[in-house]
Amino acid sequence: MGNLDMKTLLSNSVFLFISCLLLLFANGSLANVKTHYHDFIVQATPVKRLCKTHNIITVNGMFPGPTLEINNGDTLVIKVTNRARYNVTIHWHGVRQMRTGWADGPEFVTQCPIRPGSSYTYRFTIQGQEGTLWWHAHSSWLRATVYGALIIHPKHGSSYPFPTPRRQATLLLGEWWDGNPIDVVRRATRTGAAPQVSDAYTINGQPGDLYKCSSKGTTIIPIDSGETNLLRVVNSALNQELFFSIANHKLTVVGADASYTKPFTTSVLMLGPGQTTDVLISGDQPPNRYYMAARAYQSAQNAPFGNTTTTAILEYKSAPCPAKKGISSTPIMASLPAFNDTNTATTFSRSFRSPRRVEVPTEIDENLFFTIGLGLNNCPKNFKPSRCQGPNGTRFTSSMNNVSFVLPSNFSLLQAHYQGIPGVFTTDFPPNPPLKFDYTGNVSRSLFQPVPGTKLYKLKYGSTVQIVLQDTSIVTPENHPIHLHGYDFYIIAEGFGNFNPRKDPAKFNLIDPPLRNTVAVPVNGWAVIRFVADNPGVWIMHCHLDVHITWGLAMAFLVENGVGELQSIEAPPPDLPIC
Ligand SMILES: *[C@@H]1O[C@H](CO)[C@@H](O)[C@H](O)[C@H]1NC(C)=O
Ligand SMILES: *[C@@H]1O[C@H](CO)[C@@H](O)[C@H](O)[C@H]1NC(C)=O
Ligand SMILES: *[C@@H]1O[C@H](CO)[C@@H](O)[C@H](O)[C@H]1NC(C)=O
Ligand SMILES: *[C@@H]1O[C@H](CO)[C@@H](O)[C@H](O)[C@H]1NC(C)=O
Ligand SMILES: *[C@@H]1O[C@H](CO)[C@@H](O)[C@H](O)[C@H]1NC(C)=O
Ligand SMILES: *[C@@H]1O[C@H](CO)[C@@H](O)[C@H](O)[C@H]1NC(C)=O
Ligand SMILES: *[C@@H]1O[C@H](CO)[C@@H](O)[C@H](O)[C@H]1NC(C)=O
Ligand SMILES: [Cu+2]
Repeated sequence: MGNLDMKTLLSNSVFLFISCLLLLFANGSLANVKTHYHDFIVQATPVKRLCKTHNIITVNGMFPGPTLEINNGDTLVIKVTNRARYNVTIHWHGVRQMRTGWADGPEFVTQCPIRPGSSYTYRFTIQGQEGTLWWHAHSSWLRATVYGALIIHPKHGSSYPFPTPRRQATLLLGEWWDGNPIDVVRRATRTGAAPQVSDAYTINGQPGDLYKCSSKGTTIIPIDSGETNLLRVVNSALNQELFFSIANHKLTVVGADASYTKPFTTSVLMLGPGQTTDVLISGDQPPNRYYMAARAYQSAQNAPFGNTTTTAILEYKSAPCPAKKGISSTPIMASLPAFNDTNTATTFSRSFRSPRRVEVPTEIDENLFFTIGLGLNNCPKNFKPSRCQGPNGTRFTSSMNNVSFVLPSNFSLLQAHYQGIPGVFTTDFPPNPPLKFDYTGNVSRSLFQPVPGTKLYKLKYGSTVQIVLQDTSIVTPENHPIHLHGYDFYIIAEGFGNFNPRKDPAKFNLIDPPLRNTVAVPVNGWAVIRFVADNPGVWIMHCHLDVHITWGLAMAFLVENGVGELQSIEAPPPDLPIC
């Protein structure tokens, strides 16, 4: 009897064990998880655009750089070797980097730069993110040419929450300078003036047919009648928010920033730098060639911007043969909103929902209010006029809560935190604006000059955080794409004017708000985001217009360790670059 029972018990547990294993295999959570090894060589590469050849900085000689394609759950190990003449770091934009902040990449925040001749290996695992992210340099303005796609397919053994697309393509929107972008930012830093705007926008590194000497390389995306394809659109432009559309085709948005969204249909996208949008398109139009086009959404008033249009071509495989003698083969032009069409940008950003009910934090531990905007510094006494070429002899600056962020140069913030090195930063970033004023009104000139500082805001592990991001009209109101490292956040509301703490909470979407890593804060308006501080480390939050981060539109959170190893940041890798 006893023996038999033992046997049954044993075979039952063996059975259970085997079925668990089978389940694990079916889920792929153990069986198929992969580690992908890559070598990134950062180097100067001659590239011809707009009739001229320039040496630009690339990864592996490619522009845009290599596409990384993995599955949710996989690990990436990327050895970056710097063979260029500039310091460099690489940021894996949108990757949560749970406990692996050393691999995040922003220069002087989570690491010191990889110097010319040196290398550093980034190791991290994708946990629970699916869709489109990207990678880019996070040092000076190198990301103008050093960027590429990071495509995360569904977990092994699972599929998309929409019918599997027949084909997939990635469209990296970029910006091209007919000169060295590093020289452009250095000149701006010297003169205090706004940097020169780019000379072209690009799709997958190509300006397209509407620019001189550019039609040969135009990106062509194939489609067949009747099929549904997935397009992954990334705004990797340095300084410009962009509208995007495809002639005669509707776009069904299904994801953004590597989170799925409730599908909605639109004829135009607006992406701030840093944002990604995944869309389905159907081959439901007569076989032909259709332009896919992008151009500026420019919300700042009286500010110069590149007023040109980049194009790629959506080509039906059965389309009439192009370039036959005497037959016009010009693709059908896409229509795009006016450069200042804030209504269209707003309608688009308000259409985003999570696919289902989500767990938005409701009890808030940290109720923060950050103003974001530009500023003007009066010319320092010891500066020549040539160094104060901003409006009326000033120098442009930028700030959050009136602090213009200054990066350290002797230690990274994360190293200083981890090793307890004093004097590198303080933790007194203000939770509220030091001065209340009519943020979006006629702001007195006396408030234009922020204070430089390396101030962090400390968060306890696991605390729930709400941030009201409030644009100001200092110098000019503008839509700022604000990006938080190490986290995704829910965007629970946005609006125009000054945030009203009595009335506006009634508009909060606590049911199915979208989960993103970059929020385009409306021009002369505000956005409210929420997240749980469950990832220890030092995480920069900044405007993704590089011109603004250069001027100081940033701050950083210091998220403390929780209890035990799994709530603590890992030890730094042995090859971590130090200053
Ligand atoms: C942009 O360019 C178009 C024509 O190329 C012109 O009609 C329009 O006025 C320009 N807009 C601005 C704001 O420069
Ligand atoms: C957009 O700019 C044009 C001039 O280029 C102007 O006429 C129009 O009023 C502006 N629209 C908005 C909404 O500001
Ligand atoms: C520059 O000075 C002019 C004339 O004094 C004034 O109208 C303008 O508003 C000033 N601009 C800024 C940005 O202060
Ligand atoms: C690091 O640099 C800061 C700012 O220049 C300085 O105040 C601090 O003393 C330096 N720390 C060390 C340990 O050298
Ligand atoms: C804005 O305020 C300044 C004084 O701070 C005043 O001179 C100016 O007329 C005001 N402008 C508007 C449009 O109200
Ligand atoms: C920022 O701080 C400086 C220095 O205290 C002050 O002059 C300025 O008015 C402040 N501006 C704002 C918007 O708080
Ligand atoms: C590169 O970074 C190091 C700090 O790690 C710094 O000392 C050096 O000046 C930087 N070089 C350039 C060209 O910026
Ligand atoms: Cu900005």
